Amino acid sequence: MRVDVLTIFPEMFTGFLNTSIIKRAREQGHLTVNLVDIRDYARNKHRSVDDYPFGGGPGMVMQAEPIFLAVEALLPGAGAVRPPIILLSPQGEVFNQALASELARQERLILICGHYEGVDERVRQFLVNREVSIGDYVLTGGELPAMVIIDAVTRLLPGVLGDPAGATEDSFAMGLLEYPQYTRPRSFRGLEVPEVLLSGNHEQIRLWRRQQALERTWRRRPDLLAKLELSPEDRRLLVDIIRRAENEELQGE
Ligand code: 4HQ
Repeated sequence: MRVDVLTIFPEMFTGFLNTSIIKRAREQGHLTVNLVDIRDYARNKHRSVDDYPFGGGPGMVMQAEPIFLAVEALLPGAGAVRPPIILLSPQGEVFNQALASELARQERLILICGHYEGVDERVRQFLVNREVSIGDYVLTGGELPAMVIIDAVTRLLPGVLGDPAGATEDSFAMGLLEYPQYTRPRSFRGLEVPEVLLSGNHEQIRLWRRQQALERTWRRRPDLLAKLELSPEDRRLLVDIIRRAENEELQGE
């Protein structure tokens, strides 16, 4: 996959792109990131890309022209098929695992990182074809959201994670939160690993993990559970979890 990132702070991406799995994905040719400095498309001698808002008000607004020119320099011309041209903004559809897998199926993405109080509305109306938010909070720019999207999408690209189960076996891919994990030592400051995980009984371990994942999701994210199609086994486990929780409530923990 090729990702073009339009930003006035390309240096924010260097640590991210040169670390761990993202670095390896780039080295192995699964991911190509082309950083475009929007300032290179400013046509004034101070290379400024922002201006005061028409109608007044606080802050500055990113101008349309440098962003249009930067995108147009990446695309073959009118009539051609446009890849997703995504503006990162709190007004967009909220990013989640389903959107990550949709984007991972694309050959190319163009990500536009805004700054200041936002971007000229004509960018939204006539240049971008998607707007994505990474959550309901206000950041200083779209660079961190762009990195979040690149990160979540890259790990879904074929060949990026050694074990293909790794990408799908985790919580959000399955719609449940993760079960608790432990590694050596068995005893740490007197805190023991649950006996079942040392038993070697793989069916018992599978059931325990499933029960833990269901219980965690029920307690912390019941909204996720409500969306799921549960198997008969899951239903039995969940009925048990709820029954035990109600008993503990009656007895005061
Ligand atoms: N931004 N998800 C860029 C965000 C944001 C978010 C605030 C984007 C400022 C200029 N982007 N503007 N949350 O907070 O994507």
